[in-house]
Amino acid sequence: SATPVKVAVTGAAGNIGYSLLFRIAAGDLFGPDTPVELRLLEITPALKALEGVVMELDDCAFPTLAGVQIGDDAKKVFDGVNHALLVGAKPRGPGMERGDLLKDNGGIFGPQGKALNEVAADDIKVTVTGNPANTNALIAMSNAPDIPNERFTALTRLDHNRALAQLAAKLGVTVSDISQMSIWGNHSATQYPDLFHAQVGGKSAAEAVGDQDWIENTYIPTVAKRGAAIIDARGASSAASAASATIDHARDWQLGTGGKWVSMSVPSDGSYGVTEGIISSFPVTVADGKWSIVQGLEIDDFSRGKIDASVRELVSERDTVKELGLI
Ligand code: NAX
Repeated sequence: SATPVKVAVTGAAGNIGYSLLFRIAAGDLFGPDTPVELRLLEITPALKALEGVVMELDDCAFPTLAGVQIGDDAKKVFDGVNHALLVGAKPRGPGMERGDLLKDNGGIFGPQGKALNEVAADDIKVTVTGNPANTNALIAMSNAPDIPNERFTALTRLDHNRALAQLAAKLGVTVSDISQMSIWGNHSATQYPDLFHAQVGGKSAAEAVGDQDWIENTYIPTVAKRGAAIIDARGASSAASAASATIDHARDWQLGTGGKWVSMSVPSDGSYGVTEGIISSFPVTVADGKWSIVQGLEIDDFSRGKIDASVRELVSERDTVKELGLI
């Protein structure tokens, strides 16, 4: 039988973990013929709760689940892993400054980057879901000098999926009728969901919508603030949808997109004037386990302004973590 793929998940006892682990164990990442071994990292006080989750994983008797290990030592948990899904992060507390948030997360993603650098498999691919995801990925990447930079990515697939769902609802089509969707910039309120390159029924989505005011004042804010709307409604933050998007991201990265565009936050090579080295969202395609930024797109003045604003935010986060000595 096939060698199991080793998948690490951090923050495994958290809300997203409670959905994500079962999807991975059920074979949703690599299909029903690829066994997976789960490596679950938590902080010490959460290990008991995590043991309970592992009992439930056992009780599902998933044929694709080849094994589960848990622990609070990144160097042990990450040993030989092929995929690392970094979900656990320090949430922003009431009245907390952004600098403090970045500092606390640096204390998590710096050491995790170092541990991956030392012990992960040669083909390691890292997906950061924990917020602030883009800059956390930058911190991990900067602490893992022996792992190629392109193996560090952050999740903007949830934003991408939200952008698809909101557009489909507006136009009365299904998400499968939409292609070439993209999210640019940061996974934050400044993100830019781009309807000018998205295609529906042979024309651009912006043209199909035919209402610039709706795009600017309803669509973009609705997609960007969807996380807050979920918290208002549910009294808890997005978990199942965030887990699903994390699966979509890691699966497409491993198995490819067959020419389809998806959104991934990846280290910028300077494409489209996005500052080189920051981890920013772009439209990408994936083939043979490698993502490529879609090239040659025309960016109009409206899109330019939106992309630049989000990139400015990422550059300022990078400058802060640099000043803090985290990268
Ligand atoms: P929870 O607070 O439920 O779970 C986080 C877990 O991480 C906790 O169990 C905690 O013990 C653990 N943890 C903390 N520090 C750790 C460390 N150093 N090593 C290992 N584990 C550690 O949060 P949850 O709702 O699961 O969300 C997790 C992260 O995803 C948050 O940062 C959240 O903001 C972020 N999100 C990112 C999204 C995205 O699209 N990129 C969307 C959903 C979500 O908001």
